[in-house]
Amino acid sequence: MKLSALTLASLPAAIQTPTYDRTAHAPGVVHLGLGAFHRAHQAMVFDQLLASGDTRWGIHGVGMTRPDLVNPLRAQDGLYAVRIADAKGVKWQVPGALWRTSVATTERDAVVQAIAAPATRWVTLTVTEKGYTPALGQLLLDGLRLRQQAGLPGITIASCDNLQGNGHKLQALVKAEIPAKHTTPQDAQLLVWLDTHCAFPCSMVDRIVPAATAEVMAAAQEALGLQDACALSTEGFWEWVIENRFADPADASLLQSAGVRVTDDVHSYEEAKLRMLNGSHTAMALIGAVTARPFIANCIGAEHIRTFVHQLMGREVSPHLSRSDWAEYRNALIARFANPHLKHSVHQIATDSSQKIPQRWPPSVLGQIAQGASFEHHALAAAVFVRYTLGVDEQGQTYTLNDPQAASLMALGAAQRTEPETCVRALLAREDLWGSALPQHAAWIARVTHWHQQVMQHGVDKAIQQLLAQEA
Ligand code: CS2
Repeated sequence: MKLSALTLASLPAAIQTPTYDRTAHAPGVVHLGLGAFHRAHQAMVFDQLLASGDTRWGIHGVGMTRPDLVNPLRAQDGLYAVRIADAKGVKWQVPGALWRTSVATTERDAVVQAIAAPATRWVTLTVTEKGYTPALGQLLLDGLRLRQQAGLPGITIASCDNLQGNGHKLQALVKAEIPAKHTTPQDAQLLVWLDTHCAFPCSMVDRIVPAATAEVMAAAQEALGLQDACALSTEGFWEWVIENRFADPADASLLQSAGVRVTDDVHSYEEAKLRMLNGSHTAMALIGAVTARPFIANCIGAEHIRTFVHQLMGREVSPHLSRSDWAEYRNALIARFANPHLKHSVHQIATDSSQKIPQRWPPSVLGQIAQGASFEHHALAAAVFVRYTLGVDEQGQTYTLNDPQAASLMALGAAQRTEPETCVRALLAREDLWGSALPQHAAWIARVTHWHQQVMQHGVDKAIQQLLAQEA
């Protein structure tokens, strides 16, 4: 038997399930990007709001490209179990906020209509870094235009991706679809309506949610006594910090009541999260991929890697953060990375590295350069990234680069065994990864070249140990 609306009542009493009516109301939220993260993070916040009796937070969930992700959820009436596990214990919960689903590529009109539906008050997005395309701007604009033409209220459109200033980026993307020249009077009105009636808050979301695995599904079967093809595993910790900018200002206190932090200063949370958590994640993911350590917990479990990550955050990232409680933040992150319940695959995090590195590493390196301080940890991480483009680990196992830039990265890195310096230079010259300043910086290039040499000659582990000895 499968988890579904029909079987929900048969779950063991210890499992928290939705007790509110999931069919009586139209969804108030359209969410784009129906991956594991959203389902174990925001969908659980909305579940809390629904459980408190506010019926406006049901979700119309949109898979951007993959019917194979959406179909199993449909077959379970949008229900799935989440295992929440860390040092405090293990519990299972079935959130009930996902009421409807669509796939953007095959059901575009349904998505546009959902954005334009009278009950819709929010659009939230987790479409990943590479999802911020003109096509996304056009999809949102089509829905918003229908709302405006129908005389409906404006809505809050909240980007929740790991991009600095994500709300500003999204707003610019949507507006870019309105031609700047030869604007019709209707377009001009739409622009004014977007500015005065819609809100594009910036936000920082945080919870470690690995892609689902067979192991989690088996554990779900055991805990639920039912089959759940959509089960997820996550940690107890979650954080959602959002800019106080809403189409309906009353949403601020509502979200706060569910544990969301509403503030005028999202920036300091965003930058700390991107450079500390995500920056360390990318470094560990590449180290793990090259040294054949499958999970983040294996990386942080190796003492030299843990010290490396601790120092990367403490010495090279934290000096440039506006968040002052960085030491506690760092220590909490190390503990979260070590969570043995989270089988967080290094290859999953290494996915799309070309899109992630720009937010995660260069700001810290540039900060160190500006202060005349050392950037050795980041230089070594960059060297490991170069080594990663070879597509084979130190045990001789090949792996695929899952990245929109995979072909060009592998082409540039291919000859690094025979012409290491040329390859390092070519990869460090890419402004799409490093920005415009770093590719010009001779000392940066020299240090990455140095660490790349060590990595190629002695392997990643030895190179890290050497760095620790040097920086002691
Ligand atoms: C990870 C993030 O895959 C990745 O790039 O760094 O998904 C990370 O787990 C989340 O941002 C944590 O909030």
